[in-house]
This record gives sequence, structure tokens and C-alpha cells, in this order.
Amino acid sequence: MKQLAALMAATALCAVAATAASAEKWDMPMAYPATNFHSENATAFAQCVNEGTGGNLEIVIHAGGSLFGGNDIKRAVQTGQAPIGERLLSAHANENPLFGVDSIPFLATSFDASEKLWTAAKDELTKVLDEQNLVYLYAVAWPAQGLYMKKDVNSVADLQGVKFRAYNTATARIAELAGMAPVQIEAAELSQALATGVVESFISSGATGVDSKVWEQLTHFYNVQAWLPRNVVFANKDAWEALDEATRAAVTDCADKAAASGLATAQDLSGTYLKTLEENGMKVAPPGETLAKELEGFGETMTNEWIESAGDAGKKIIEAYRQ
Ligand code: PCA
Repeated sequence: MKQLAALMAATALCAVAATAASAEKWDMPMAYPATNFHSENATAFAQCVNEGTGGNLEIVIHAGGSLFGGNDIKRAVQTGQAPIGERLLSAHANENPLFGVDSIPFLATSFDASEKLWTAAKDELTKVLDEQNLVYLYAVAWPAQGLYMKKDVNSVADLQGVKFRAYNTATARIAELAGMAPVQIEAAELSQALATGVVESFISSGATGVDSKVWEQLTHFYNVQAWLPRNVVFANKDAWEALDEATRAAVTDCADKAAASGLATAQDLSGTYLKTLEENGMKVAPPGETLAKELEGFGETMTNEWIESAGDAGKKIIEAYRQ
């Protein structure tokens, strides 16, 4: 009897040891605040993984750039400093123009169009990320991008000389075409940049306007609906390959669910964000005819520039999208 008890205790100890040895903890750096819908969606993703793997893989979210700043997340995951992370992929279009496929002005301006464009681009992007030691898990679009200002804007001439916050090469290029002065700034630093007058305008979604309480400095949101950029969640390839097959399958399943729920939430909340801007005193309006036309002209220029820089792979994506 005594022996049996000892054996049982030993077995239990082994089981605990085995769980402890195989239970993996993944820290997940994210750039946007914990209350942002992408972050909340990732929190649900982490919970799904925790449950789906029976606790074998625990993903711990670090929102708001607390572990790595937005601009450092991709490199951190590539090099294995972090096993998983989320990043606005188009911010890395300077590494590969394909990363900017979701930020070509007026190419895909609705959620449906954005999904279609992403479907056309996903395989190629997965390949490029793989070459960078990254495993694509899921991506979620931001609501459509509009123009934040602190005065009426009737035409591009009104943008001349305005200090403008850029977040990728496309936003910097628009600034250049419009005669604005672009400064690259992460969303986490946007409020401060506005408060100190480093910038006085930017292009983004209602979500980021609300996150940053931009009504404290700015007055206008022109609902230009220029494009829907994406946050992409990827894993370090070595960390990924070290997982057993069942764990990987569970993560993939949760990633698919996160892509779907993220899209649904973004669609749901797009209007709410704009209402919040309005409730806080901002003028929310569509762009006037002149401004809209001029911006669409930039869109044409930039579509051609992108196709040229992205080569055959880029051309194929656009063709598949336009079919
Ligand atoms: N918000 C992010 C990217 C696009 C968006 O809507 C930002 O402004 O950083």
C-alpha cells in the first residue's frame, strides 16, 4: 500500500515535470494600445491558443509597444528575440514593396475589396516573410484611412507646408506629392507629437484617432477612404518549428478565427469610431470634389509607381485582384 502511494506520487510528479517541460510561453509584442481592437483581438487569439493547446502554449500579450516599439517588432521576431509579434506590415515596404500592397491609395477602399486584395497577395507575402524567417499567422485590416487636420481643406493647395505624421512609405509619398513635410512617427507617440506641434496632420483610421484622442489637438476628419492597411501577426520560424504538430495546428486554427473575428470587429466599429470623433467636437465629412479628385490623381501615380517597383510578383497580384 505504501509502495503504491509512493509510486502514484512519483507518477504524479513525472506528469507535472512533463507538463512543465513542454509548456511553452511566448511573449507577443504589439505596438498599439491594449484597448485597440487589434490588441483585444490578439488577446482572444492568445486565449484560444492557451485553451486549444491545453495550456501547452501560452501566449502573453505585451501591447502599446511595451516590449518592443512598433518599428522594432518585426526584426525582434525575425531574430528570435520574440517568438511572435504583430506589426503594421506596410511600415516595412522599404524592405520589400510587396509589404506595401495594402497601402496603395484608392486601389482597395472597402473591407470587401481589401479582403480580395489580401487574398490575391497572401501567398506571395507568406513566401517573402518565410524568406525572412517569419511564419505568417493572420492579418486584420484597419478601417479605411482618412485625413486628420486642424483647418478646412478644400484642395491639395491647403496642405502645402503642413507638418504631417507618416507611418509608412505610402503616407510619406502622399505628403511629398502634396507638398507636406512628413515625419515618421509610431502611433504610440502620436498624441505627444500632436501636443508638442511636431506634427499637425496625419492619415489614419478613426480607430487611431480615438486611441490618440486627437480631438484634443485637431478639428477635422476627412473620410477619404484611401486604403485599409493591415496588422500582420507572424511567428519566428525556428520557434514555430520547435512546436509539435498538434500545437501548430491549434495555433493555425486560432489564427484563422482571429482573422475572421478581427475583420468582423473592424467592420462593426468603423462607424462607431467616426461617431466618437464627432461627439468630441470634430468635423467629420467626406472630402470635397476637388480634394477627392486630386487625391485620386495621387492614387494613380502611386499605383503605377508601386507596380513598377514590385515587379512581376506585384503585377500578378494586381491582375488577380482586378479579375
Ligand atoms: N492606424 C495605424 C495604421 C493604420 C491605422 O488606421 C496607425 O496610424 O499607426
